[in-house]
Order: sequence, then C-alpha cells, then structure tokens
Amino acid sequence: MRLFLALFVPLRLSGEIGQAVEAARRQLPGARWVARENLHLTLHFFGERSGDQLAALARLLTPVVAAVPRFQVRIERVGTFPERRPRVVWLGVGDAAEAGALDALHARIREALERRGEPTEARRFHPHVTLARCKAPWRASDVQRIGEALHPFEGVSWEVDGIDLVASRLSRSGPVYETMARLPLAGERVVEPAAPDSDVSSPP
Ligand code: 3AM
Repeated sequence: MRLFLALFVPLRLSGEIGQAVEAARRQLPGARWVARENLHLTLHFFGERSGDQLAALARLLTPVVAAVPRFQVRIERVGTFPERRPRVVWLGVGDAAEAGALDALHARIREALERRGEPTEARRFHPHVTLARCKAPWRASDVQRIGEALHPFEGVSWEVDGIDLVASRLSRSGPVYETMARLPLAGERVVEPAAPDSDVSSPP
C-alpha cells in the first residue's frame, strides 16, 4: 500500500473551504479538484509499504507524536506550485507561530524517521493543503483569476489533536484514502482535582 502521514482538515471546515473554492473551480480549466473529505496537509510521504512496515512505523511514531502538545493551525494563504509552470493550487499555513508549531511537529517526525534510517526529503518542509492539480501548466492569467476568486476566503483554523497514517489507493474517480493508524498529540494537561474544601465560606 502507498502510505503517507497526513493532517486532515476537519470535515466541518472542509465544507467551508469547499464553498470558498466553488467560485474558483469555474476559473481553472482542466483542474482536478480534491474531494472535500480528502483535503489534507502531507507531513511525510513513505511510498509503497507492507502491513508489517505500517505497524512498525505506527509503533515508532506514536510516542513521538504523543510528546507534541496540541496546537492551533490556520490554513489561509492561496499559492501555486511550482513557480514557473504552476500545476498545483494550494492553501498555506497562517501566521508564524502556527507555522512554527507545525514545523516543530514535522521536525520531530523527521528526526525519528532519520534515526530509523528512513529516507526523508532534502527539501525544506512547505506545509500546504492541495486544492487542485492540473496536468498541463496554467497560464499566469489563470493563476491570477484563481487568486482573485479565492481572495474573499478568510481561512479556517482548528486545534490539531492528532495526525493519521494513511493508505492511498488510486481509483478511477481519484485517490481513496484510508486511515490505518491514528496518532494523537499530547492530551490536555490533567488538572489535579482540588482538595475538598471543608470551609466553603472562607475567602478565595
Ligand atoms: O498533499 P500533497 O498533494 O502535497 O502529492 C502527494 C500528496 O501530497 C504526495 O503524497 C500526498 C498524498 O498522495 N506524493 C505522492 N507521491 C509522492 C512521491 N513520490 C508524493 N510525495 C513525494 N513523493
């Protein structure tokens, strides 16, 4: 199975993104749009792996991810890849603090994979949620139109409480994703219950 590590956009928000991109859909000829339930940010792509390898990766990464505190992420900026002959339109991560928390999560995962001898990308991490892809590059005017169509979109934010190890199968109607393992981030800090107060009338 083809495996990757993803941060999915929660369904309640992917609908909001779907509405925002509805106008843009008409502007980009020849684009394949990502289904709302598939909108995600890729943290690492593993490629073809066996069931045993999946289990080993889940064992390796579960404690790594569990040590990372939950954080807020915001998806808002519109961009295209690659710069010269754009074929992918995406939403990027919002402000520096949020991008920093995501970078830290990515760095922890990357270190753990490298210690295990897993190949990792030499390129800098460029977190993004792909909205659409096209086989032939778009013209600059197409890119400008989509930027304008998506301009009113103010972004969505949510608290990241886990990431998914996902298997991707290609079907005729596009990729089908299945979460094979859920990797939760660190939970809320447990607050010790206050000792029972015998004198309720005492001042705070
Ligand atoms: O989230 P995005 O669209 O950036 O492009 C694929 C997608 O990323 C990427 O893995 C995600 C889920 O399919 N992907 C597919 N093949 C890849 C490869 N050979 C790849 N990333 C790196 N190398």
